[in-house]
Amino acid sequence: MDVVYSPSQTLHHALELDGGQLVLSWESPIRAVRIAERLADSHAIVEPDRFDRELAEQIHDRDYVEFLRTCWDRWVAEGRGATQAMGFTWPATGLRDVRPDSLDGQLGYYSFAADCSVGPDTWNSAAVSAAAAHTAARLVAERTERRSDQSPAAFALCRPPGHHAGPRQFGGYCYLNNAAIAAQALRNRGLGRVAVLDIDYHHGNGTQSIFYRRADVAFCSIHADPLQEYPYFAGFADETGEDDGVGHTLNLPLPLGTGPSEWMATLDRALGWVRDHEPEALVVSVGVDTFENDPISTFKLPTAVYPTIGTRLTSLDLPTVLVMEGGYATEELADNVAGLLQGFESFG
Ligand code: SP5
Ligand code: ZN
Repeated sequence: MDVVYSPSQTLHHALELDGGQLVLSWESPIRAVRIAERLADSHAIVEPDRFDRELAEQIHDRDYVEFLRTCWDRWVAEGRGATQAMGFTWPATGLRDVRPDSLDGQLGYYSFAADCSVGPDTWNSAAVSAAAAHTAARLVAERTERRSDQSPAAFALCRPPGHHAGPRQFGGYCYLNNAAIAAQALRNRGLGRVAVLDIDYHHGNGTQSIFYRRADVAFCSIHADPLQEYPYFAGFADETGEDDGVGHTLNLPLPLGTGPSEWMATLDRALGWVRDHEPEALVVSVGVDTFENDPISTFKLPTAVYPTIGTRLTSLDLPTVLVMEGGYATEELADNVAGLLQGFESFG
């Protein structure tokens, strides 16, 4: 399958508040560099098309996209360019959901966590990352139209990741929701129903909230129990959708420390649920922070299980856009991603 990626996605490197200290983010440029290097041996690397702002605005609020685009320049204009822009006051429960005029106020209004910042290259990298997801969706849709025998697939090597980004909030290292943009692009190209399967260690709260009231895009996530793990305030089993979206969301939270046999059994449940929705295309939010040596996660999946996961995904036999999300064990990251793709491709 084609891999969609541009080196300009490595320019951004955020700061994050971790254990009370502001440090360079775990979501580092080296992640994409290593994965791209590794995949270049076995795959064609395709340059993303230009960023499609109209498509992004089908997923995110227009004022949010404009905020992301201009945030850094406003920060610099305030004389604060020596560090990166971050929120520190949020409209939490009991406070008013108003949009302040001040940049500091808007940083809180447009984010939900202190684990990522906006720097000089954030907008560019995030826009190209979203464009990579869009391009992968375009390739898959085009190949579906002139489909021969096998279901087409493409891998968007997205960085920064996207699944925590909501309609108007960044957080969790995510700014634009790449997987949601891919799903919307597939819908726009005439695929009737789309399913998003999120296998990142963390709940895909952004993707869930984007599609929560829609019946045309189903969302299923396997992740660490939010009572114990980030993002804490979403991802519980009783969240099943609202309005038109009732029954189109499924959350499968698992205990901290979950190992491969329980995780794989849960994947089978997720795949069964997706199949029952009879989608015409699949988007997979591919996080490999489920890996046993991931520095910020607790699941215990060994490298050897990722090819099995890839193969299992092909049992749906759907046109598939694979979208990179998390995974922070920089040494083993490329092996785990390449293993999953190889398992996916070795099917049939
Ligand atoms: C895309 C994705 O995987 N985002 C995850 C965002 C998680 N951010 C909070 C991380 C807190 C990490 N604390 C780690 C302490 C280990 N020393
Ligand atoms: Zn994650």
